[in-house]
Amino acid sequence: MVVKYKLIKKDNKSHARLGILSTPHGEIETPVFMPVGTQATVKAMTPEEVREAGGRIVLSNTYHLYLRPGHELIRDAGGLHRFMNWDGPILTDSGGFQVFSLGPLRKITEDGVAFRSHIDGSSHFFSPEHAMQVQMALGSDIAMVFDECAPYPCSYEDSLAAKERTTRWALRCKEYHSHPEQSVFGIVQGGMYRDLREQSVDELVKLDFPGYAIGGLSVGEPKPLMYEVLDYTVPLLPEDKPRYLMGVGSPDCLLEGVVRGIDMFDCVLPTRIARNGTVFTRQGKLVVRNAAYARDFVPLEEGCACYTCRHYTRAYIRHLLKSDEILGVRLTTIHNLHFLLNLMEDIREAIREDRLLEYKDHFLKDWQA
Ligand code: PRF
Ligand code: ZN
Repeated sequence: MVVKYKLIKKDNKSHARLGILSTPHGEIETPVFMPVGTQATVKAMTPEEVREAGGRIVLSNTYHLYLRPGHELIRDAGGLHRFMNWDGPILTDSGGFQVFSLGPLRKITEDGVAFRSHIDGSSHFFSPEHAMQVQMALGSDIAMVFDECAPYPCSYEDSLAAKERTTRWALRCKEYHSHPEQSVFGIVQGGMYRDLREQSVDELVKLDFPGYAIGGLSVGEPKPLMYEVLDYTVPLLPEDKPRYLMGVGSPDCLLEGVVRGIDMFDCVLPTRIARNGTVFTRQGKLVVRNAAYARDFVPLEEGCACYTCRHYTRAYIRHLLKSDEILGVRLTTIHNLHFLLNLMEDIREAIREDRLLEYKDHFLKDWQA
């Protein structure tokens, strides 16, 4: 069985949709946020904690698991789900983005990418076929094609070349892939150029993937530019397939993505900022590490239903963080994941009740205050 998307409801006043994504490891409601478990763990969280915070599908990284502990080891452990004790759906990114982010440590040719390990400097080669082979060994529910993500800013010529290569590599991924219980999603590229995005969608839709990601955004461009690219790109994608905006996860971008028709998101943001002592609140981010909270005996966020806020104060969490106690980052991570996953639940409810745009205005007013 492969993934299937069922469109449940379209919003009247925006491009937002409610849907259900069925995977071999269960059904999830969309729009959905996927917590990131780069190294087969959502950092500092047990799977039970991820689930209690509201997580239903996690993302992991082909590049990292290939280097360490190795995809064959994970295959021999019974696959990634068993290896990490997560029995819900898993999406794996192809390694394309990670390898391209290595800068001088890599060399790109039509065949693939030669790169040096960020761990020990050893030499490796990744091709579309290899990215599929690794993801098949991992046994994720959704595998991503091996793409070329252009940087920002990027000339028209270079964006065109990356877009064309991404299409050729997508075909190679599709032809090589053979795993009856795994689905492969295509990735739209094309930089910040409307005609290139249109061509990318056209070319990938012809290959008929069961879902489409929008890559090459949130790479340093201003947010209004990202929204503009989404405005003209998302409506070109088939309505009966899920749309995934890669690497996006700030609360305002999630809302702006949903109203433009995005169904899936992932981002390291909630877990990463938690580890340096920053937490989300409805009034924006709060640096609980700051001295201002030393004697603040209230929860991270009043009224928050997460485990952290039900039991601990800002003053205590600040103390843990300042003392480098492991529990500190565990508590901030739980809260931040809960905050974003709860936001997605609110968004789904607002779509269901025909009040998404009102909810968005209300949320953004508080968030930007
Ligand atoms: N391609 C892949 N993974 C990604 C991206 C991409 O363009 C991005 C861009 N924000 C994040 N993760 N394969
Ligand atoms: Zn909380």
